[in-house]
Amino acid sequence: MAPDSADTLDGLVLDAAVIGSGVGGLYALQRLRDQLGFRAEAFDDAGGVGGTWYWNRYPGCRVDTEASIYCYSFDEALFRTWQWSERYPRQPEVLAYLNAVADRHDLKRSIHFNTRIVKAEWDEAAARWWLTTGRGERVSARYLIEGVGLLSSTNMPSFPGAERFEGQIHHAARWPAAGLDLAGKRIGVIGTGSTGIQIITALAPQAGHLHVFQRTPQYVVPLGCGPFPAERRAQMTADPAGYVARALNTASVFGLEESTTSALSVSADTRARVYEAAWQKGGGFGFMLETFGDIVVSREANDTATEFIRAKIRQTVEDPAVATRLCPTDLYAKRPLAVDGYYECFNRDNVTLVDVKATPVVEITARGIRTTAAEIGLDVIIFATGFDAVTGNYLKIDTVGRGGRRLQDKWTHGPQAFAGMTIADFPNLFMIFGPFGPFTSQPLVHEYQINWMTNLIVHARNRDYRSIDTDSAVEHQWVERCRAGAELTLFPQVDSWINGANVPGKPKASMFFMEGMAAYMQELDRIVGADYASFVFRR
Ligand code: NA7
Repeated sequence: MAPDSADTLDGLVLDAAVIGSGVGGLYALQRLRDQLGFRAEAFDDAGGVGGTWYWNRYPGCRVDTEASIYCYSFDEALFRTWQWSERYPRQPEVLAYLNAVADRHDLKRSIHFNTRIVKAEWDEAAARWWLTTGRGERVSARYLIEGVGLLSSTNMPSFPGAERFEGQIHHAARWPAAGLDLAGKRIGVIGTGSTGIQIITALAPQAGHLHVFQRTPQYVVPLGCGPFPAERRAQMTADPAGYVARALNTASVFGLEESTTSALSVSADTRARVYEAAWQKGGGFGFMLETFGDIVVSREANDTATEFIRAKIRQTVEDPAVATRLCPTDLYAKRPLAVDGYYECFNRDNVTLVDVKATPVVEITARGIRTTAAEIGLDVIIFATGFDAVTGNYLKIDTVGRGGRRLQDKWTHGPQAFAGMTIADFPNLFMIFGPFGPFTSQPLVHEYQINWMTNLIVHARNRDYRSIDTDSAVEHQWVERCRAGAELTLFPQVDSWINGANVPGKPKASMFFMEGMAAYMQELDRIVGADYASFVFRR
């Protein structure tokens, strides 16, 4: 039973408050409440657990990381026995899994659903956070753990005239829980990132007509969907701890054999064979990470991958003019995209590609979308336009730290934080996958971060420290290290959510530790070994 939301939360006093009940928030709650004995409760705007998997119910939504990595490991019995049906499960299966975890650990009784935290203020005298809910209730907690989502604050571009539209408009990440009947409808999808390409491939066979509004073409490789592999199940069952440790001790934590071979060190024939094998196998991130080790750091190596994918697009798409518009010209250095059968969609009579760079959207009309070339009649417009990533949801909470310092002010020119987890002058506040954390898949890394931050909390509790703050010099060095590390890769050279370039007006800045998870863990182990000297403790 969830706490009764009719009761006021006013005056609730906690050891730890967790914001969010997605993949990160659920484990943070379990760890704090059940493993460490804190009085911990969680708050979520949503009506149920799941975070991103609660909100993203759009057609075609599935996880494009293999399920063996996209799951928890803390509950070893569950890790060994959970029966994933597919290698890349669909959204309902991921959401069912997260509900099963919450039920198995009786977490829902400690989660306040339909409760948004709008303000967090640090009380220096009491060494506690005061949280204000959207209903105006005030709750206090010594520790605040924010699992608010890396990709969760929606980016909804405003096109003039949207209010006149007589059909329906939906953002993919706020999909109606009851679903939508889209069969036979005239549908417009704006955006061709990982969300857009999943929606397009799912809706193309059922739409009356599908218009794809593409601004920047992207490199899409096959995912290779299919049943969950028996040999993977055997590996997970035989040695769960070893399986997880091996996955964590890589750069990207995708459960892949990351290549260390340079694309330029082999012959053109060998390269073609390696790329072809990866294409045939599918496996999404594998095309970027398992083929060659320098695709994301060397422009020349990157060119070899992009030429291969462009050739595939031209072979697949029958109309050469459409193929040309689908061919990206920039580097392959965004979050890699993978879905089965994407380019094939554009051979269908009921799918039209609209290049909104060539013919920009002018307005939304009562009947559809008018570009500079034509008015396109639509029944439904789907925004697959992404998220105010990494920082968006933190900044939506009016957070006031030590000495009245506001997070919005501290991050005006881009975020500053330590290891994706803490922020100087915001004591006892911990982020799960916040800015300058590792650039990896998430669930196993969530667990790692939550274990690390809660060990730090226990360290403070055992010594009667009431507050933990990050040394601002250490934070500064970390941010600089992340910036320098990102510059060694090609990611800063391409605009995307990875560097904040997808949201108009957002400061463009690298927001990740790009040296890989193994290096990240090494650094954090060093800090533990040095008795957490990077932190300032107060009694
Ligand atoms: P992304 O990857 O940020 O993609 C958003 C898409 O929307 C992308 O194609 C954008 O084009 C397009 N976009 C954004 N604004 C506009 C406007 N104003 N007009 C036309 N097109 C626009 O978001 P996703 O939801 O697909 O994926 C985000 C992450 O969520 C993903 O990486 C997963 O990890 C989960 P652009 O390329 O900017 O020209």
